[in-house]
Amino acid sequence: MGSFFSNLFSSLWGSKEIRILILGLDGAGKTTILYRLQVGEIVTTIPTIGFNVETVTYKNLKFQVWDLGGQTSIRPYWRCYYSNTDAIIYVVDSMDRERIGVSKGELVAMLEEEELSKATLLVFANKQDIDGCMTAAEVSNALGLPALRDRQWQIFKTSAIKGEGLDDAMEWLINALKAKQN
Ligand code: G3D
Ligand code: MG
Repeated sequence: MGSFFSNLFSSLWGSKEIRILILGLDGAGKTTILYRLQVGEIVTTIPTIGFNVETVTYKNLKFQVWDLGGQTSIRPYWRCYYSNTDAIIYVVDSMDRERIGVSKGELVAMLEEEELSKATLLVFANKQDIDGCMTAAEVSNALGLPALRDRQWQIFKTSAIKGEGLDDAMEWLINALKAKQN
């Protein structure tokens, strides 16, 4: 694991498993982010037809990634992965204005899941390196984040390709998770 992140996460090492889902539409940058975090070896499993789950485990920290959008028929299978989720990192392609509505719909559907009701939400307005992309404020409004109630959330602008914004975002998340542990 990159030393920056292992230092960050070190405050969370305890006996309890920390589970973080990284979600968003295909092409948003989730896999790139997972590699950027340099947590460890990424294991891809195909639990059932239709979706791949990428998993990285480091100590008691577990990240799981899959693509939302497309077939709603497989949605029930996702539930196997929800239990005890501490945080959702929701990744948006800030250049993809066409599908921001679809992305919102997927996010809203996830947040309605009972098992995710206590999960902290961290949104990445990704691909900020591309000229003309939506700002973080535009992404936030398009996703309806300001209307969220009873949810700890924050949005950060990121460029997974350049590795920008990820440190600040993860630092916020660790602090949010620590605060919840206490
Ligand atoms: P996903 O796992 O959410 O489906 P990926 O998305 O991580 O596979 O990324 C999809 C494409 O977007 C990749 O390009 C990747 O390099 C690119 N990408 C990811 N993050 C950024 C970013 O911050 N800025 C830019 N400009 N591109 C990004 P390819 O060409 O490999 O399909
Ligand atoms: Mg991917």
